[in-house]
Amino acid sequence: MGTYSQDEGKLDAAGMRLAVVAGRFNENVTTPLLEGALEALREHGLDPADVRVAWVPGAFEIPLVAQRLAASGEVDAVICVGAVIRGRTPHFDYVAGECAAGVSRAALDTGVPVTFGVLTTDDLAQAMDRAGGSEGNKGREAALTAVEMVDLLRQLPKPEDAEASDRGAGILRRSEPGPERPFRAGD
Ligand code: INI
Repeated sequence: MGTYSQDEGKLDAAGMRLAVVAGRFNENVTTPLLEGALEALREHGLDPADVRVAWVPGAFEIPLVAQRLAASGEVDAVICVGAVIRGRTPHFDYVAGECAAGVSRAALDTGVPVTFGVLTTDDLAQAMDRAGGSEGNKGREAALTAVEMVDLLRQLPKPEDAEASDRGAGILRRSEPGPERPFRAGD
């Protein structure tokens, strides 16, 4: 195997500004997910007292609050925890799907890592297994993923670097205003 340059985030949370968004629905599951997240951050150098925690009614509300926090400029990453448990109606699919899509969108729209510690399970037993039971704690995993992503993004080129380099080369991005164009009939 040849040599190649590698970028990989470290799991050192010291000095990071992190927030958690937690869904209150199925609170008996989401409380251990939140505790798992905070415990993992503590083990990796961040005092849980310095972590901002926002509770929302349910998983459907997680993306809006995650996006608000991510766009605030006050946090380096947002960790989302929730529990969507399948019932006998299609409601599950809408809540779980919109939550996952919205969390992903919050990250992509803001450039701030937003991690997905939201369980989507068939029943309560599967959820408890993943909230500190036999399958680990997905809140913990989401917290460590956030820490790793913050560190990785710090190592990678920033969007501003690309824009500065484009400007140097005379490249105009589509998002930038173009030269004024006179009004034409039919516009
Ligand atoms: N919210 C959850 O977080 N988990 C669920 O399992 C769930 N179920 O099953 O309905 C759920 N519903 C509430 C939803 O997230 C919203 O709070 C509600 O629809 C109001 O917008």
